[in-house]
Amino acid sequence: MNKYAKARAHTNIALIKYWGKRDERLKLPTTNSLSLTLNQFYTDTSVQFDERLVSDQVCFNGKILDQAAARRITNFLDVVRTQTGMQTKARVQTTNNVPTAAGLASSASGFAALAAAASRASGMRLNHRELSRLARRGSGSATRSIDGGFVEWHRGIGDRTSFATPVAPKDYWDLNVLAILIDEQPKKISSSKGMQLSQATSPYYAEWEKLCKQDLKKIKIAIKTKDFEQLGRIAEENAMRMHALTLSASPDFSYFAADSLKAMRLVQQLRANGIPCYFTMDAGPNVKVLVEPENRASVLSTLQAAFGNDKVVVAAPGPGVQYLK
Ligand code: 2P0
Repeated sequence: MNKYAKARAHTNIALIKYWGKRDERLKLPTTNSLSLTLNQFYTDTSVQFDERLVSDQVCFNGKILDQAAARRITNFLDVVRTQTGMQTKARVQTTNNVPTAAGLASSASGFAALAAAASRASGMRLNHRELSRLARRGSGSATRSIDGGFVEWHRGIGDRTSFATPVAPKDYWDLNVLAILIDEQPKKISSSKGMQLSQATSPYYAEWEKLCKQDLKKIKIAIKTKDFEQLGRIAEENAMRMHALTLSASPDFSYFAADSLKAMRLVQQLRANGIPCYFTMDAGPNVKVLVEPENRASVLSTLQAAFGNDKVVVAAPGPGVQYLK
């Protein structure tokens, strides 16, 4: 058995958001979600199972993590060990390739790369659906980072049916996502906690589940017909509906920073001036702007003038998981 494997996975940006679980342990979502895998931000992870180790060893961006910090990774390796009936501990090396320490590091690319490397190193041979199911056990959004391009994560009826499938490959539609790096205070409330609180206390949660179904149908048509304005409008609305769940929770919370709001207003102004571009935002202050290549230069220069040249990263649709060794 080859006990070593290395994989690369890219992060993804949700256009129809995942915001709530119906099973915490299995990370089964309340709704389907849909994302675009991005080419600029990725994680490389190697896993070596080694009989001589007495505990898992995790090295993250060149630093050895202590047991508490490595807990999520060792818990994930336990899932792989349970599935393969193996006891062996592993050495994990992982590197995040993100432009600066600006809060774009993602559990999506991290757990997708770990799922691919750990399953292959343990001797499992999983197809993309199976790999996506496994990645889900590490982090919900990682489910969608196994495939490139547009991807849909199905809520499923249980563990076996909750996985992601490709909607359109990365070269299907020439689009850009401009990621604005907005300085992040340490995150006050994790995605997991934020979801729980929204689900448990927002009076709008049931409506969110209903609207996500409609948004998903509409955005899939927009992708099929390459209707950019429809794609952007639905994505922007869906993002704001997700943030409305945080604002309407009890106690309320928010991921908006002052600069996030400034970025949103700029996008709206660009639109008012006839330039189609749309924003989305996740559980952190960075804003991502969807734009077609013919308008990329004008949107980029406006955002750079407002936030600084090095604060805007130009991304495009990215590939699915790759094995490096
Ligand atoms: C998403 N987010 O669809 C949503 C939108 C953030 C906002 O998935 O608890 O790190 O590990 O499953 O995947 C971030 O949450 O949460 C996320 P867990 P995850 O991309």
